[in-house]
Amino acid sequence: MSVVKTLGQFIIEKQKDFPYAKGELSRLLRDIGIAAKIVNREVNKAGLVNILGDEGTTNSHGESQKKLDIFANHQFISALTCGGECCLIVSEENDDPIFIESDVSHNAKYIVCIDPLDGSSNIDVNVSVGTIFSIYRRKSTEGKPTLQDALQRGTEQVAAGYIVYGSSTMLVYTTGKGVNGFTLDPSIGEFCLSHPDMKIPEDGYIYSINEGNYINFPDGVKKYIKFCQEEDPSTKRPYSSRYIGSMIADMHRNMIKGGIFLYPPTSSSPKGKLRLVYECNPMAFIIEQAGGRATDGFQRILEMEVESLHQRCSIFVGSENMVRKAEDMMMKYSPEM
Ligand code: P6P
Repeated sequence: MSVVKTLGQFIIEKQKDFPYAKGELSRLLRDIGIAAKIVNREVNKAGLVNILGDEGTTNSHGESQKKLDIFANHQFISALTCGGECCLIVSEENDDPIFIESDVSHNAKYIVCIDPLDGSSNIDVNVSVGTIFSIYRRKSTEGKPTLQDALQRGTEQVAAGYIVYGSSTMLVYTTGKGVNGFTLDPSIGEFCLSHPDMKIPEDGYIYSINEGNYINFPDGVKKYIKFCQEEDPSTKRPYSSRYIGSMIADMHRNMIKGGIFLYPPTSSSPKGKLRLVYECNPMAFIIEQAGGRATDGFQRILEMEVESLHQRCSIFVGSENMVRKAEDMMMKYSPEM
């Protein structure tokens, strides 16, 4: 009978990978895991209590906020504030950065960028949603943290992860030494190691894109979609189109089965819809650590200049060979971008 390894045990065990670690990052990851369990409880019963529907407010991007969005945001901010290891939070739900100044966090050196409940528009129709987080070490060591500490390139991340609240609830994360997945066992209330050393297949036959935006896509994307819709002459296999409309769910499926997720520029989102700091950078870090590839069709996501907290970018992410094929189409048919 295999021994169950909990997230907490795994984090402590892996701490030896970081010779100078004093346990702060371990405690920070544990704090995120605790908040995830609380959010999971509410997501799972959302249909039963008055926590569905709109809060009647909008976030900084003019998007209506769901009650669960607000609840999840509050839970993660509270856990990070009380945990004492985080000095600055960037959240999709908050216009401005949240500087944490409390007795417990006076020496805190980590910045957490988070999308507390991505895909929340799917909650009311019972489709998987997720939390995405990205962790940096503060650049400035003297005085209080500054906004610049939150505007670091994706290559500077020390950890990143997501929680997918789906048919089961999983937490998947990396600290730069591979990717590991943990499934929540509700009977013991613990995330247990279920997917050690996750690797995304180098190739795949699933392409994931909102084809409703087809007429506005760059020519390179249109050509790539047409390529996927033709039978692969080398294997006689057709591709499948799968689009859940919840990035975490689409990406997690591709992590397991192989595939590519694309959110290119559209007329309503000329720079792409997804956010660099707390969606694309963490997912790019995870996918690269799992052996995949993440670009905007031309440039590596992790090397993109971060100019503002809520900036958007295009993303082509997933199995290496599929992303490279899409990039070839962009170079050939949309080089001007
Ligand atoms: P569209 C959810 O709102 C989200 O931010 C991502 O999770 C998802 O991939 C994308 O937007 C879906 O956007 O325009 O296809 O509905």
